[in-house]
Amino acid sequence: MTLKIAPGMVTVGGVTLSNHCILAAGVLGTTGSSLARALANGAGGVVTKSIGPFPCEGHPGPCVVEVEGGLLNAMGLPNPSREFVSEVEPLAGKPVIVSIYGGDPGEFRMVASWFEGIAAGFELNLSCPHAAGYGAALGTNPLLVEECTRAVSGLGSPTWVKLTPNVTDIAICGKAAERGGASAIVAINTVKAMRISTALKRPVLGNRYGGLSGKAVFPIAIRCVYELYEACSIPIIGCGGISGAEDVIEMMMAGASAVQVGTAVKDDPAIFQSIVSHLYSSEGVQAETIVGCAHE
Ligand code: RRO
Repeated sequence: MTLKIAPGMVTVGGVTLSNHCILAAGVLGTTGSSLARALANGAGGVVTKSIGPFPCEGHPGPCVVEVEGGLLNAMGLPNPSREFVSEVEPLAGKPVIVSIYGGDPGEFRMVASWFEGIAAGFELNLSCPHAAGYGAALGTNPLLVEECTRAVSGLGSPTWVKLTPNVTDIAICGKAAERGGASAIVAINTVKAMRISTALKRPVLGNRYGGLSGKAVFPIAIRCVYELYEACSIPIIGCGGISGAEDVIEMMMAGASAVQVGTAVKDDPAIFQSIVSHLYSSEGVQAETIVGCAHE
């Protein structure tokens, strides 16, 4: 790869990061120590596992299955709710974004308020594809996207909104988040999918349906970021199938100001160091000069 970008601190959606590559929600984000380890291993910022208004055990297993090109999961939002505050408290001042979910705007605001002054920002999960009453159940309704975003952005902290690709027009949801005061859009969460065991004649996942992530969804994520860039004015953070520096450059050309890496961490816990070492050079171009350049 010849094109590289200049290294340095970056501020995206109100959060200052040590590089453009952020740990995505749901991966290694379940304890304070695993978040700290991801930062020590080169992540420019980290997003926690989604935290909700009540503790949740998640869906019955199997919850994750490896498929060609990625992973299929239906974890079911497992989280300890408010108890998670003590996990992130020691990381105050670091680029830790707390992913939150709720069943209505009031619940979103309540969960966010627990982390005020501790989190560098919030990422609203309006996009989990397999959680009745949460995630995409709200995030496919532009009015609810706007209201949930406004409920959290009104607290004054950076508010990122993670969108679902499982809609006809993602730009409508992006514009709703923007109207609600979002500081950035994160695209995309997993793609609703399923597999069936031919031996058992049953769906493989305990929840039947799940979300597909990994390399297989990268072209979908690129398309969503490209469409959002055409429609929205706030920064976009690209997420979905990124596993190397070339993918980061492509995401930026589609319109992403930063990226998140999730599923690729499973195969290579040191992936942030590896991406960063290939992405940056002191002779590299300023990132802003390539963000959205595929639209010109
Ligand atoms: O926990 C999950 O099952 C989950 C979540 Br919260 C999400 O946002 N996306 C996903 O694929 N799984």
